[in-house]
Amino acid sequence: MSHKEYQGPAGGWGALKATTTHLLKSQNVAKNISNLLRTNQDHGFDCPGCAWGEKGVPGRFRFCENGAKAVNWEATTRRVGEEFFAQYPVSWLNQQTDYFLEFQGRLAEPVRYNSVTDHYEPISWDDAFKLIATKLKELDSPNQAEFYTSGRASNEAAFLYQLLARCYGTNNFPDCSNMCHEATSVALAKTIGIGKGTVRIEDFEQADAIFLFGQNPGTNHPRMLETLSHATKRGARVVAFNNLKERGLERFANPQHPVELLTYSSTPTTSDYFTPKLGGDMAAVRGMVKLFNERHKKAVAQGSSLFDLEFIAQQTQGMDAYLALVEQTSWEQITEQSGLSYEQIVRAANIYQNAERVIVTWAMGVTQHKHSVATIHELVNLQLLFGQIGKPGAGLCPVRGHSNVQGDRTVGINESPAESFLARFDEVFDISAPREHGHNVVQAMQALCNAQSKVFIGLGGNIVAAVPDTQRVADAMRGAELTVNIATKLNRSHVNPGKESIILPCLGRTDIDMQVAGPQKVTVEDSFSMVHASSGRVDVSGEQMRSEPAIIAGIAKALLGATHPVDWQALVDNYDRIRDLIEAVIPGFENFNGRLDQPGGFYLGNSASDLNWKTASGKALMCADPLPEAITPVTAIERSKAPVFIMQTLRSHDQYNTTVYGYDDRYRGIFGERKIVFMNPQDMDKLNLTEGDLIDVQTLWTDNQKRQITGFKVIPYQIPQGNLAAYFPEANALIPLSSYGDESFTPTSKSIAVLVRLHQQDTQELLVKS
Ligand SMILES: Nc1nc2c(c(=O)[nH]1)N[C@H]1C(S)=C(S)[C@@H](COP(=O)(O)OP(=O)(O)OC[C@H]3O[C@@H](n4cnc5c(=O)[nH]c(N)nc54)[C@H](O)[C@@H]3O)O[C@H]1N2
Ligand SMILES: Nc1nc2c(c(=O)[nH]1)N[C@H]1C(S)=C(S)[C@@H](COP(=O)(O)OP(=O)(O)OC[C@H]3O[C@@H](n4cnc5c(=O)[nH]c(N)nc54)[C@H](O)[C@@H]3O)O[C@H]1N2
Ligand SMILES: [Mo]
Repeated sequence: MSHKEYQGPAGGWGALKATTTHLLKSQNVAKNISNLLRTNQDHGFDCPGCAWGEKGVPGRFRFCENGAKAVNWEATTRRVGEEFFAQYPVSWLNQQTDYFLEFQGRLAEPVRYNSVTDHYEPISWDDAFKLIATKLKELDSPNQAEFYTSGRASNEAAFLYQLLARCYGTNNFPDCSNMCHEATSVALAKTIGIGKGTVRIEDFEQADAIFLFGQNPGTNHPRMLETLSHATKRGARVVAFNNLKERGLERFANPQHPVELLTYSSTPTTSDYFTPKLGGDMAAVRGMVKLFNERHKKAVAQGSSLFDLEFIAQQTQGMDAYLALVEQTSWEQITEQSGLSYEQIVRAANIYQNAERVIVTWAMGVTQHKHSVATIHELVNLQLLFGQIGKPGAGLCPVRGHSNVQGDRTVGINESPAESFLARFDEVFDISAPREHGHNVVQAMQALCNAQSKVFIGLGGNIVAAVPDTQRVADAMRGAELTVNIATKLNRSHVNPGKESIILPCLGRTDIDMQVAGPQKVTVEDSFSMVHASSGRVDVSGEQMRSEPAIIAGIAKALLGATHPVDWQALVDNYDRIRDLIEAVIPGFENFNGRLDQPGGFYLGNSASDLNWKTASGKALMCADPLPEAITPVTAIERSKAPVFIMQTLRSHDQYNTTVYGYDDRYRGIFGERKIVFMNPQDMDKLNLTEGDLIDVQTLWTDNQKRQITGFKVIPYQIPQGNLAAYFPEANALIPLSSYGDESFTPTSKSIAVLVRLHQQDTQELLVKS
């Protein structure tokens, strides 16, 4: 229960020690070590940790501390089955922590909720499938069912899942990426004609500067630290824009590099570090472009140019309108909103300008704001002005989260599918796929809250804990006619059951998936559009869990009947056949099965990096978006007499999204707790708070609903004044479901206007001002 500043570099001995602790906790040590040894190797195993890619170097032992945690957490020998559920009523389980629920072990058998006894009870696989089919058939319309996907699902599972839902008749595909990189997909599709990053891992070896926006790789993409420290070692500039001082972005010691460990030296991961205000990145980039524009005009007057005019003329449109808007944007607004000084923006701009090749990366610090799409447009504009797309060592790199979130989208998990995709679908399957666009996460949760939707099916994930307005969504789930969760571990969503509720235990990435044709591999796509195979190592034969494809096919057979044109069982018997269908429907997968034998997998290609712009005009588009008027909702400030803070929610080092592995956040110096709020020391002085004081935080929003978290400990931290940070999912209760990004519908998890008070025992007094 303490906070002390972490002195070591990221990675290093600390990471090795933590890896060992997690190995021991999982009670499956020998197997896990052999798993780790094969993690991310060619023809091997895709780490379920994150979507960072690897260069295929055969024989190299590659893993990271947090990948090790993910593998071990899944490969435990502990089981949650009939006895466990007989022992604990569901309402009791719902009072336990997220850590407690998942720590109990792997879900072992299908169970059905009995609302009379308040216990889950065993049900046979066939009866479970029949019950689901019956409930789905009872609905007035297939659009009353929500088919949620979490990004760990393989291409094969995701493809079958969307086939099932489309054959049934809906495009309701709420997806974890709606809460994650949706703004990226929207902004990139509009500007460069493809919703994916343009760089490959090799590009990082050639970049002269790498600009990182709103990302904490030390915790969330640890293998990226190695890439970054290689870059700084060879003299590239790595520039971080992060609301917090993150240790992993400052220094890194590679736990797989013996010399660095022995001498305890470490490489800087970044050469320059800026801490903008929450939501201030767009203004910061606007400032850089404003400087460049002034310099460019001077250069033109002298007969040269700063911008890449040839690239701009041949490849882009929209520059004039954009630069006119840049000129209109005042320095006052830029510095106020970014929280950076003019001098800092000059420094960042000079690094950019002096680099021949620049990569821009970003993650949740950019995508989870109201103006995220506009912010990404701004990043694209910056790169386009200098021709920094489509050449080696340069480009755009959204760093994805879940290990296959990008692949799931590629294979059809999309609530607003293109007509060309659906037409292909109809032709291949001899069906007629629904045309009406479906629900994203926010729309799906709203529909459940309003009882317009009645069935929720989750292919992985933990929707109740991952979305905003936790309690409201939990209540909505309880009101649903049926909730079905296909999962590996018990979580918050399972202990908020619908009137009928079923948990179906599935195999994970680490398990051997044995089918009629033998052990099966699955495929995933990483952040660099590389598709590769993965197969598990842990023998779970004799147990009741089934693979995700087998479970989806089980539901499909019960729902769609024996005469359906798709032979579901044949697909499950041999996943090569699922891949043949993916090849038939989705461009880029030619000779899918054949190409999986290539070391490191195969590249799906990226039209934008080939300077092929699949936009309406056939050119890359520079959008001219004004800066947001204010980051804090104006109504909130006007109503409040107390100081208004903007809060972000983020991940600790010991968690994977809603999965809490432990209570430490080593690099931020937090040990043994999660109910904390990071605050600037000067703000603490102003509010008369000292470290460790307990506070209550409440949301300011337009609907006057009470949203609060209570009894959180204040921790002084290097964060701009007026900003706060707390952990997800503990702080999700503060985020209104109706607060989401323009065009992206992504909950504003990095931007919530809040008030802070000393903790009051009598929480009744904490009413929202009206
Ligand atoms: N170990 C582990 N790995 C993971 C995950 C995990 O939970 N645990 N989750 C996976 C998933 S699904 C995802 S999406 C990724 C998430 O990876 P990240 O995006 O790194 O995740 P967050 O913890 O949300 O961190 C956001 C970072 O952005 C900064 N930030 C917040 N707001 C702003 C802002 O307005 N401007 C700037 N410049 N910075 C800001 C925060 O200080 C923080 O460092 O990681 C993936 N990998
Ligand atoms: N406040 C706030 N909220 C956020 C975020 C934030 O930064 N702040 N981040 C958002 C982001 S980026 C994301 S991606 C979402 C994540 O939302 P989700 O993807 O829904 O959540 P996870 O925590 O990744 O899901 C964990 C559960 O998945 C199940 N699981 C694990 N492995 C498997 C598997 O192989 N198969 C199956 N079927 N199930 C499996 C386990 O039962 C586990 O309990 O949360 C979002 N919510
Ligand atoms: Mo994510």
